Amino acid sequence: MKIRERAFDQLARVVSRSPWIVLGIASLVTVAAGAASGTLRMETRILDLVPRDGQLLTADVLIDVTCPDDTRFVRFQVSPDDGANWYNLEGTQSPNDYTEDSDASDGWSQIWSTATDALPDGVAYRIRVTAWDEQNPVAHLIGEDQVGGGLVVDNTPPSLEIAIAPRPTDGPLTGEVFQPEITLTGSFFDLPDSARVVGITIEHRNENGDYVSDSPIHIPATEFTFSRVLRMLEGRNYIVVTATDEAGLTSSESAEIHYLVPEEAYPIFGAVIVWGGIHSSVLPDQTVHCMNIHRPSRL
Ligand SMILES: [Ca+2]
Ligand SMILES: [Ca+2]
Repeated sequence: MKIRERAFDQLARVVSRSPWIVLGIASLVTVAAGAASGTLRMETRILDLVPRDGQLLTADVLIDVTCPDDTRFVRFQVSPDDGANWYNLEGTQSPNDYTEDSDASDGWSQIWSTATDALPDGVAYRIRVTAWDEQNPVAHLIGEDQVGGGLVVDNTPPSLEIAIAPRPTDGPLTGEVFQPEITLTGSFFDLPDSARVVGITIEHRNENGDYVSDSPIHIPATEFTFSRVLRMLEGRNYIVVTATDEAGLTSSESAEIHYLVPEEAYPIFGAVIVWGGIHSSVLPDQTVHCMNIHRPSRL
C-alpha cells in the first residue's frame, strides 16, 4: 500500500472510531491536497483525545490521549477563555505553560484535578494536547488536538434558600405553628447559571422519622423558585429540601416545625371571658360554671 493510500486508510479507521474529529478531517484534507510536496504524515497525528466536548467535568478528570508510536512526550494544557490563554493542569503558572508526560509506559494521560487547581469554576474550558518526538536531535511537533467549547467544569454545589409562612415562633425555619398548612418557598442558583440545577426534593417526615404520605416531593427545576403547600401533622414535622445540580452536587436546608392544634375557646353566653386562670360565671339558668380557660396560643 502506498503511503497516501495507507494514510487515508488510517484516517478512515480513526474517523470511524472518533467521528467527532470534524476539524481534524478538514485540516487533513488540506494537507492531502499538498501531498505532492511529500510532507504528508498522517500516521503522526494524535489519534484520540478524551474527554469529549459537551461533557460536564467535576473533581478529578482523566485526560487520555492516543498518540502515534514515535511520540516521546505529550504536553497538556487547559484554557478557561476559549483558547486566549493556556495553562498547565495546576493552573498556577503563567499562560503558555504546560503539564508534560514523558512516561509512555502507562500511556499518555494526566489527571486534571479541577476542584483544587487555581482555575475558575463554572466556565467552559478547552483542552489542548501536543505530541512530540525527539528526532534530529531536537524535538519536533508530531500533532496537536483540542477539545472544548462545551466542556464545563463544575465543583460548586448549588445555593439554596427556603422560607416558611406563617413564620414559626422560634425563627424562620424552627418553632411552633398553629395552622394545619404551611407554605414552603425556595430559590436556588448554580454556576454558571441556575439551569444547571436539575431538581429539587422536599422530604417531609413525622416525629418518628417516617415520610408523610405525599413525601418526598420531586420538583423539576424549570424555574428558579418553587412554592409548595405542606400539610402539617400534629406534633413535630421535619422538612429537608435538597437542590441537585448536573454534576450531582447537592445543597440542603432543613426546617423543624412543631404543629400545635389550638384548643377551642368556649363561647359562654353572658359571661366575660378572661384568658387564663379559673373563672366562674352565672349563666341565665342560674347555674354557676367554673372552668379553666386557656388562651388559644394563636390569638
Ligand atoms: Ca504517562
Ligand atoms: Ca454546580
